[in-house]
Amino acid sequence: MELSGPGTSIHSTSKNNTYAYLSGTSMATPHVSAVAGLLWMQFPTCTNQQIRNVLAKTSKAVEGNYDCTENTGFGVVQAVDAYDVLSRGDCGGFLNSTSSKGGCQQLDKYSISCTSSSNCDDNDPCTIDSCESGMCVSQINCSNCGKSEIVKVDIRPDLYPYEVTWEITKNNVNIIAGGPYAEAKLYSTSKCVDVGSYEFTIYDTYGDGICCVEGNGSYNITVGTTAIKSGGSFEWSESTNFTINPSTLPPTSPCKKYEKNLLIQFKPDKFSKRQNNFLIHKQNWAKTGWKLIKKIQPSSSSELMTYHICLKKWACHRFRITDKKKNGICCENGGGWYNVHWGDEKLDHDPFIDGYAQTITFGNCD
Ligand SMILES: [Ca+2]
Ligand SMILES: [Ca+2]
Ligand SMILES: [Ca+2]
Repeated sequence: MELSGPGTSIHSTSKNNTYAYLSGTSMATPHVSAVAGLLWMQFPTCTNQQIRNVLAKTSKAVEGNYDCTENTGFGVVQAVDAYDVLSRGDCGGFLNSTSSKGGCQQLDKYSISCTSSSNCDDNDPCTIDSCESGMCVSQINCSNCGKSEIVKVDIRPDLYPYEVTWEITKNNVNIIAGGPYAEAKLYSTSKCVDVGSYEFTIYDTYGDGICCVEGNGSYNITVGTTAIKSGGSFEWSESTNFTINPSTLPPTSPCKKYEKNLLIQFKPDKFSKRQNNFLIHKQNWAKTGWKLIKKIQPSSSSELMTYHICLKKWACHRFRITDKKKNGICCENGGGWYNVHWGDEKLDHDPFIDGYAQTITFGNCD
């Protein structure tokens, strides 16, 4: 036995269009399967094995038992508790059992959740992840990843937490989202973002907001230490716009009148000195090819480095960062990151967490 479900006198459909009370595994198995299906529906990227492990981890031991037993397994499945664990976003990845052993062998339920900080790595250079007393602890700091500000969304749903979702978009592209929720408790989400204009929208599928008909729910958005919006009383949705302004950039070397400054900020990982290169290409007149005009190799594998390069304003250029090992600059060998500014404009790119290269095209390219 691995997992239990309610199985005694279960009201169920029966022959000839009737209902009956039945007992046994025929009643308990559909219950456990349905909970697994429900969770998979909410977290479709998690594997069957991961959902199984989270169900075992969060199940409630049958009265009188303190551990997994042959007759009741790990205990009765708990849909909401399992949902909460999966909501942390790593499919219960800290439960490192990946094989199907079955029964009480499936999981050492009472084992610690992490043994080293590498178990906790979330591939996000903005967070420093560590294993403390067997639990993963994540600290967010936007200067770790060269982002501008931290956006924090706190939501406390009312008695109908399943109705609530929210998102933050930049130029109509989703940046972060949250909900629906399982409980009327505080949920807090933080993310480092770049300079730009953003829109926060909260939705309610019943059209009655999160305050104050079915309990007093509320939400707060802060950027850094500045409060942006508090609310709770709305109908179907409510939107708030906010802007994150540029902080001061490192001083630029003077460029000539017909030039503009390209600023590269680079925080290396442990092996950047050997693995990374920056290449700057200029497009030719006929727009048929690229000419290498500058190659930079990081001079250190620990310090934040800043490069200023004056480039012709009217030309089309591209910046390319390469990685010989094809594993990017985060996070296997430390949290590296880079930013590129063309004049005052920060050029968008994904975090460089794998692959051989990333390329950003900028300037007069039409
Ligand atoms: Ca991280
Ligand atoms: Ca509602
Ligand atoms: Ca690398």
